[in-house]
Amino acid sequence: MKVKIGSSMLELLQGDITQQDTDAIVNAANRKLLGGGGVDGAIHRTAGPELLAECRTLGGCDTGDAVITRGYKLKARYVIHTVGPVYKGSSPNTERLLASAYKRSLEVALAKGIRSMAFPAISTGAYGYPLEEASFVALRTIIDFLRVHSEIKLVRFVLFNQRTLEAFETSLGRLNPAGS
Ligand code: AR6
Repeated sequence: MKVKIGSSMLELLQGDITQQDTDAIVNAANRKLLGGGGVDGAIHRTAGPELLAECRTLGGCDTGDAVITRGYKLKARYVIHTVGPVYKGSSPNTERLLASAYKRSLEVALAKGIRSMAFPAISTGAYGYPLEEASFVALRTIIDFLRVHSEIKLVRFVLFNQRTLEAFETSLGRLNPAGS
């Protein structure tokens, strides 16, 4: 599924984010930035040990913030590491932190001159954020940003399974950014 936001493109597809050739891919990391399971583990395995070495120099990342490294053996030139919230029930603060993880990733990308980037579904694995809520917050945040910042030409969600893709498609339909 693809939708135009101003002069930018927002895309949803099922796949493995480590194989993306966008300028940057986003990692759903933890505050220590020293690797982990899920998408974080897959990105570190594909990028190779130099990624962990660079992450060690960064001193961690707060929840809702983002930092950037090189991509090493990945096709993507950069990795933007962000930390989503652990879900402990629906709350305005949790939602704010998830939106912030997306927004800060986009801001960091913009500052580097990145034109295309791929996101996973942040916080929806180990961190337990329900897909229906998380996908809505994620897409709303990206759409609001792209409406103001056409410098980023492509944002692609790379969703690991069918269930996640369907949740994002439903949320995108609800947000109806093309106004149809
Ligand atoms: N490509 C795209 N999406 C993936 C991939 C992949 N290769 N692998 C998993 N996913 P999670 P979180 C999806 O748990 O919830 C880590 O240990 C997965 O199906 O990776 O933000 C970190 O170090 C799910 O939809 O991240 C942290 O400690 C989504 O990626 C913690 O987990 C996110 O699941 C972060 O938890």
